[in-house]
Amino acid sequence: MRPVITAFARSPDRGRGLARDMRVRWALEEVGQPYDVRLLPFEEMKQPALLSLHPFGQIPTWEAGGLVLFESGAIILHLAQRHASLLPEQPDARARAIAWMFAALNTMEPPIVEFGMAAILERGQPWFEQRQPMLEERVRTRLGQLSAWLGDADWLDGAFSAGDLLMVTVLRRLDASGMVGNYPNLAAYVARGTARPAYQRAFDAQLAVFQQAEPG
Ligand SMILES: N[C@@H](CCC(=O)N[C@@H](CS)C(=O)NCC(=O)O)C(=O)O
Repeated sequence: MRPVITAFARSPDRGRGLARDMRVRWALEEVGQPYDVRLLPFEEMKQPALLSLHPFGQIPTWEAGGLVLFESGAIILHLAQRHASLLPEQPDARARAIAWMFAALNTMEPPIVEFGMAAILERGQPWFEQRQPMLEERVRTRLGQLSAWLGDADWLDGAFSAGDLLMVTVLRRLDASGMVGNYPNLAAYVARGTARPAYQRAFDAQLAVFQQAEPG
């Protein structure tokens, strides 16, 4: 049974692989699970059909064998629990890898998203110039802590896991800012993740959707 995920019909990231279906596609590619994608135009995001799958009318969602899921982290955890290779077998190592999934989504992603969204939505507001350095500093603090933890290791805790997969996609949200480049080990970490063949296949698939929507 092929799972069906949802994705933007026309991604606002213009094919840069930042929309959150990218991380689910990457996880599916890592475990070798073929999948189908239902593309959603913006006009359909808050319509009953999507709201019956996702309470907030967002992408990605997951449907397979009667199970409907939302939240990219929950979808990837579900997948990782059913296939080898995204979570270690050993129970303590598995628990630590899951902790890194939460750390990516719960500790790293919020300040990164807030920094990015402010630059898009608040530019021109009277508080923008004052607030931006504070938001940037919060991101820098987290990057410094993550960099110190990673040191010269390849991955966050032993072998590549779903924790790394999520962390790399979260760090990629900073591409336009250049901030990750200030931490050579984190820049190398992201490069290591995005060089994985599974990542490349997922990226190409997401890019192809954008190119078909906006040829040339
Ligand atoms: N925490 C959710 C966030 C989902 C989310 O923000 N999705 C974005 C695309 S990356 C979306 O659907 N935005 C459109 C909207 O919120 O209306 C997850 O990780 O799945």
